[in-house]
Amino acid sequence: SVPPIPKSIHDISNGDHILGFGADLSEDHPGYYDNEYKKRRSYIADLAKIHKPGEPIPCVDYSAEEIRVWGLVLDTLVDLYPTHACKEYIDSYKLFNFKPNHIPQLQELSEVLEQTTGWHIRPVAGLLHPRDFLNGLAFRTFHSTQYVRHGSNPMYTPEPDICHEVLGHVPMLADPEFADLAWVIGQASLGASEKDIWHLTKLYWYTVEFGTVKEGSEIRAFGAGLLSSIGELKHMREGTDGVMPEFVELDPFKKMPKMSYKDGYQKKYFLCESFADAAAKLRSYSRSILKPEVMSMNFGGTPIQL
Ligand code: H2B
Ligand code: FE
Repeated sequence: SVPPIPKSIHDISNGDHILGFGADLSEDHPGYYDNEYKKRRSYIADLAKIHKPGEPIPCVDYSAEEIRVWGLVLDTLVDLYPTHACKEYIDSYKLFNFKPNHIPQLQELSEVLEQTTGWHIRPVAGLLHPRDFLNGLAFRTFHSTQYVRHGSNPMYTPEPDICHEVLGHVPMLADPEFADLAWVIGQASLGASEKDIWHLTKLYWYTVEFGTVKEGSEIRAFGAGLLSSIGELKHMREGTDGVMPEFVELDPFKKMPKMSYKDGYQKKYFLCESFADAAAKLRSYSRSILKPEVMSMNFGGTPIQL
């Protein structure tokens, strides 16, 4: 049963299909025994539920503890970006002027994206259902959580949090060729069958979350799961316990490896020649599943580009 195809971002709910942790979290969440944390996370998550597209995103008055966690994450990562991040990330990063003593507000970030690639950020209460999340990309909208991970282990989070969204995803979305790649995945997801949504989820996972790209003789990271994790960045380059990860070419028509949100570091990374090349490959896959109704759709003034 495929739900009706959304015609605009207003047809996509950012609160009806949250898959991740509810307000009570669960035992494998580091905040499970911390009632203050749970209350705070719920308060911030609830702000997202009342937000309507086009309205300014509510500002969060982050606490000293939340800023401490953000600052720690930022400080450990900035040292690795010059050697591990792709050049597009390094370039776009400069647009945002991230500082350890200030957690950026989603509204400020959305404004920068609107001016560079025309993308928007929309706040969301947690891990969104893949269909809704991918459909959002078709309307150049990135659903982002706004709360901060638990402070007991700043280098780990079992769910997306603002550190992951902002340091992993946001700078990449300011790059036109990367933004195009994400847009193609989004378009293909409109009206897609459950089976195709699952395949697109994996394609998203192995590119937008864990993608790597060739730069001369080097391999650089562009996936957000890499760019927001010091451990994953080092693992990608140096391996773990003497075992190096594998790098394979992206072929969207092939069966993608199993993925899990919890399995630790990736064993296999997909290596792209460039974003333009990866986008072209994804577009050719997208064409093979795209619904005729979607072909004639207009995405905020831009018809589909296939
Ligand atoms: N929801 C939120 N809030 N952030 C994400 O990064 C995210 C999501 N990623 N839902 C999606 C799912 C991704 O893992 C794929 C499409 O399932
Ligand atoms: Fe992510």
